[in-house]
Amino acid sequence: MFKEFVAVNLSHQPPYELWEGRLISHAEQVARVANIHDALKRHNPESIVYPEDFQQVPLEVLKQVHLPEYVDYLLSLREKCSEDYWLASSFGYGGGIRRPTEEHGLLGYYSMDSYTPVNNKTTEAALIAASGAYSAALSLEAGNRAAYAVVRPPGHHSGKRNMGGYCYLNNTAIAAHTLSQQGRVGILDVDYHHGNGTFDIFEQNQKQGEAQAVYPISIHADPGRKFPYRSGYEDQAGNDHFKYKNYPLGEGVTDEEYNRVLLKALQDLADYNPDFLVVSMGFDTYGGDPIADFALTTSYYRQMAKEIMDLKLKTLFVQEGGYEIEAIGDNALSLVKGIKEGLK
Ligand code: SP5
Ligand code: ZN
Repeated sequence: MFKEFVAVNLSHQPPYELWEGRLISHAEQVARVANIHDALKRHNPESIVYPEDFQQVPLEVLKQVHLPEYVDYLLSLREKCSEDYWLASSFGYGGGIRRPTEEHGLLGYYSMDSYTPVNNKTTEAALIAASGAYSAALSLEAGNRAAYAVVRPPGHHSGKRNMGGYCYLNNTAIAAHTLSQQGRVGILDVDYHHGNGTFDIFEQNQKQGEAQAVYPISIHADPGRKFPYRSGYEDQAGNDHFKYKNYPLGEGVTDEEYNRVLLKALQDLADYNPDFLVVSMGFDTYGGDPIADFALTTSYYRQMAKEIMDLKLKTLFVQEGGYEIEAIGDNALSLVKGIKEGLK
């Protein structure tokens, strides 16, 4: 069985982001997931689950994945903020920094960039997205072979104690952490950007000395030239206690070039021999994406899904980026066709 968990989250609509010194209209728009939803609804409406039927992600789970004080901070924004969006301008980085009391300082303390605005509705939207990923994970535990959490805001740049890159709660990490209670979990991040938040969360959690329960692999644009500009280099592969893998790529990557790298990443995952696979799924690798520069085609997402499903694991796809709203419905439909072919 295959289910799609869809949350368009109409109330979260950040109007702008601060990019290279200018306010530009925000790339992470409602229309992204609304257009995916329209395409999936035309194709197969009976496989869709909506927020009213999601299991709410428990606070306890959020606080195992993220730092509890960061979760409490996000929850407090529901009262602290108005409908006007805030953007941080002084960021929390480096060692020895202390938690400020002033509100804009505090927002920056928990944020990594000027791309991730908050208002009084943002936390609610992030909770619904996280609950979609959580519910999809539970559906795999209940016996589904595959699921697709079509949610926004995305999650993979949100780390142990930070928002960033349009992300507030790490939907992929919440799903992977949940599944890791039942078995070993591989994570494959195929968004155009490095999944720095996901890597950070599991690296921090593994420092407690537990056995490694997840193995993250990311294929993405070279972080020397593209966001998140800080991690995702090939020689970053973890240590004896926590292993992971990075496949950074140059610009203009074609379907054939991408697929060669994908097959390597899938072999790494097969060697780890997980029980579950969580895929951070971005369509910002598409040739027409306005903020990225790979050259993948719509039909490739079908092949990508088939290659992934060939691992024969219980597999959850979680929506991350993808900003070409005209093509995003067709790209998601192509992916879903590949997933369904892979069920056989
Ligand atoms: C989840 C996800 O894909 N987050 C990506 C965040 C990257 N933000 C970088 C913003 C770059 C904005 N570029 C605007 C180009 C306008 N021509
Ligand atoms: Zn991305």
